[in-house]
Amino acid sequence: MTLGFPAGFRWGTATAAYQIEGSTTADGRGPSIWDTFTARPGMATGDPACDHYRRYREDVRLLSELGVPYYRFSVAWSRVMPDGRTVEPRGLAFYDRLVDTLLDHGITPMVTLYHWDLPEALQAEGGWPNRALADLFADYALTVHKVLGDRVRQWTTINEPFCAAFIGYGNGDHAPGIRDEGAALVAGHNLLLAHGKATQALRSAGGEQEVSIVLNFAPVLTDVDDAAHREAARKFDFLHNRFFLDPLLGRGYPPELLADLAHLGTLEPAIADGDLEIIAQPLDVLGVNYYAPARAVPLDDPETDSNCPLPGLRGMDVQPPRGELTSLGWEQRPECFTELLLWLHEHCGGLPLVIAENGAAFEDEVVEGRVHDEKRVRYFAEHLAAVHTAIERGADVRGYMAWSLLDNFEWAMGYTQRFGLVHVDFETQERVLKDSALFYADVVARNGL
Ligand code: GCO
Repeated sequence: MTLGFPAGFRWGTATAAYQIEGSTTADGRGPSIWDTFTARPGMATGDPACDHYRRYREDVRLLSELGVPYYRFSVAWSRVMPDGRTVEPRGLAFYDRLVDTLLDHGITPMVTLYHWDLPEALQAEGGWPNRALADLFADYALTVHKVLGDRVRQWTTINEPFCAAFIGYGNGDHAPGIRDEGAALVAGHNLLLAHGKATQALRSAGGEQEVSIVLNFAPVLTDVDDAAHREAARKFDFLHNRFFLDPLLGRGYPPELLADLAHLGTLEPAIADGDLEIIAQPLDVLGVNYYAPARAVPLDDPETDSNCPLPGLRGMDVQPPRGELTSLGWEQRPECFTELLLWLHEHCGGLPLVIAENGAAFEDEVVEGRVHDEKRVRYFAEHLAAVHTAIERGADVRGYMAWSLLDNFEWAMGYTQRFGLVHVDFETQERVLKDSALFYADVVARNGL
């Protein structure tokens, strides 16, 4: 073995409720915004996905066979509280069974409380631009903790508030499909507030839990080292990588970012006295999702239409990806992963980091019962080596969760993008371990590569 990871390094895989569970109307589950969003003509829905709600024992057995000791999954708010407020015991019972099954197989559960699937009933009350949802989210967190808190120690409040707010309410490519830049910023703030209130609630419940939030980061590349390109990169970087991080660290929103967004006039009025203190609850760990970098360029005419998917930025645009791409069209830049982790280590003052998601979609084919996914094996090898380099250079990275255990529902892309270590035939629900699953199992067994 050439690259050994620290003793006790947490090796795991990650999934999300709406992407794998199916059974979207079983046992009292209420509709989420993704059920509503995908009910439109021509869209694939989260049913049956991987039929995990019924096949979870089989999937846990797969995890056990792979010898992967951690499993990050999310709880569907609308399964546990169909209207966002009223408890559905059958929904809680599913996650109770899932946690017991994981523990019976010696697998440590890591629970994400929110992975984008807001109860539709709460969207009907305005959704995340309505700050009242922050208190409802804290109540939901406590409800889940009451049932699972005796066995679950690792809690993540929210996965990628960036996507939930900026893609869901800004450019509308994700549920609930709203295109309102000003509302997207307010939704982002309220998601941070929800995180803070839920963190306070989880900590008030007592126990040894470790609380985190998961943020997705995209290091920003530019072609030219001049003032205009540096400013374009700064705008993208501050909105994508610091809008959420800096308030969580107790630094509030960066003044440059407030200035970039002032023309929308919605963010600062949404910040009530005391909000920033609530948001800045100490984190035990920061969850980090990394897939690929972004590329930014300046626009000469600030009023020129931009393809930039982020709300409120003017005078800059994003550039197409380069080099060998994944099937989702993302660049493969492990070196950017190392730099990101080192920057986070410095920017977050040594706060422990856990890679909550990293992985790649490629075309896969089952041939004689096998999936020889060499490209995905190479992606994992290169990106794990990048994590190792960051650790060697001082980053305090505690774990790595491969995205994803199973091929699953890739949001607005439906079932067209396969990220799984395990191939899923969505017609037959047959699972087949890919070569990347065997590669990853070997890395875990050796704690290195
Ligand atoms: C995300 C989400 C996952 C995606 C994965 C691939 O980070 O976007 O957490 O649900 O499926 O990242 O896009």
